[in-house]
Amino acid sequence: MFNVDRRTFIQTIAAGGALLAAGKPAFSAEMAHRAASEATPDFKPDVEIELAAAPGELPLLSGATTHVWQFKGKAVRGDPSSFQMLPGSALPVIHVRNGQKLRIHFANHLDEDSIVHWHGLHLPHRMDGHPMYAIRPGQRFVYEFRVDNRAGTYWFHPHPHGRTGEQVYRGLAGLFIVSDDEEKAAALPSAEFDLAWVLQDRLFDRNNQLVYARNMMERMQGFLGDRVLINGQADFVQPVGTTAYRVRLLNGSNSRIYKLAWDDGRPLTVIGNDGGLLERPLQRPYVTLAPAERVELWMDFSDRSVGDQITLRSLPFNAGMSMMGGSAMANGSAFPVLRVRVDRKLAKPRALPAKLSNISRYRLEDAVNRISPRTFSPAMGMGQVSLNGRRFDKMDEVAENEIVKLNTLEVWELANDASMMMMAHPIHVHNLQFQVVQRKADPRFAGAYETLGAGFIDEGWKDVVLVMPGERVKLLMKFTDYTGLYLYHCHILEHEDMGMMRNYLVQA
Ligand SMILES: [Cu+2]
Repeated sequence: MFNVDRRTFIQTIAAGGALLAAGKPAFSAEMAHRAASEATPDFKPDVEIELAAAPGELPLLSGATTHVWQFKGKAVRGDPSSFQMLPGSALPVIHVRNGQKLRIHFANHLDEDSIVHWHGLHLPHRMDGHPMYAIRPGQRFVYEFRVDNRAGTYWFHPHPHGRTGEQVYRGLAGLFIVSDDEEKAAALPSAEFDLAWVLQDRLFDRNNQLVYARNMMERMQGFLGDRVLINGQADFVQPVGTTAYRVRLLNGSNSRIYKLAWDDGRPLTVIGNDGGLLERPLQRPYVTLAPAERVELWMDFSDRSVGDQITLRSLPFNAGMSMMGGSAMANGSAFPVLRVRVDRKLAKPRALPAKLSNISRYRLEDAVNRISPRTFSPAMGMGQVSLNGRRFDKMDEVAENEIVKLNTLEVWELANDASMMMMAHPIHVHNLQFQVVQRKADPRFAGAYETLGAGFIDEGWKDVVLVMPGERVKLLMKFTDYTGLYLYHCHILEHEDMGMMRNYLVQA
């Protein structure tokens, strides 16, 4: 192994593609560890956080406590409220402003490798939590970056290759909330009127212990629980007053899709999604929320009475799957998600703003490859998964059609029509927020599409998009600021762990 200093190492990573072409290893795990185990003296953070992943015990159900893995931490510099737990929950929330400089000391107290990915953030390659940086038990990884995302509901979770699904499932996830001046100008409900709900399904055994993917079928279809936890809590009830709330929802489930609607048939008012606020509010009869997607809702309870209870449900849908496992609550089953209880009278809220934010639309005709979109096909069959016929099995492998140029706008077409086994895949692209410009449904799966399609929130900025069976979805995305390797993958975490994930390389 050759010896490199930190700077050379970073350049090496940035030039990963060139080295690959020369047939040399672009890095080694040892180099990655050494490069990231210490803080940089000349980086002056506004906020500094200590974050650890560790085993723990939680009273999730009545009776025995549940063994979990948890993120724990605290802000050691800057505003102490930069790191908090969701009320009554073991899920953390990092709150920062756009432009702030962050240093996060991540310590791995698990007895297996881990690394943290900041989902939705635009970061240098080395800060993105690529699995090549997974650290061993007892080791630390220091993240240093400037927040460069518009206000929105992002999140963080482990990303070690092959182990992401289980680590998230056992409890490792948190919200990463960014605020900015544009959001402030929208004057949305804040503080106690700004709520967050993290939706995750779990399966428990008779001793209240978590059960995870026991066989190939449970991995192929994506692992499903039969019990929905909100903010890590069973039978979650949200107390509210008779006023308006901003509610941020994250689907933190490994593979469950939710079709969210109120039980009294009132429409949902959507104000934001993955990459922050929409330009203006939208009304939908229901909202489809695939794994890793976020949606922000405006919920006005001002015409309700104290004592009212309203249930948010997941409605039945046809998941369009060509195979079904034996899970107790399949994707597409109907179930209650949570209950809202009106428990106090409050002053009438301010009105929902007509304009929320500014979004400049990319134009298809400006894409450098508008004539021939890059096509990516997720596929499954014979106990295997793939993307364009390839799997993630080498940390730095990148194919010819996975190399893009810095500062270009591209159109990518996700084509879910080349698989032996059909199912919907939520595809996530690291490093950027994209725009969804076109969906082409497949008439063979019209039934599935019609039961979910009206709930897609394709407006605004996205980093995950659900691609239905047979469907082709076109995205516009721009690669700015950073060169290096980034991932794109299915966010059904079992698919990701099986290798439905690939690198793409941004080259200068
Ligand atoms: Cu998938």
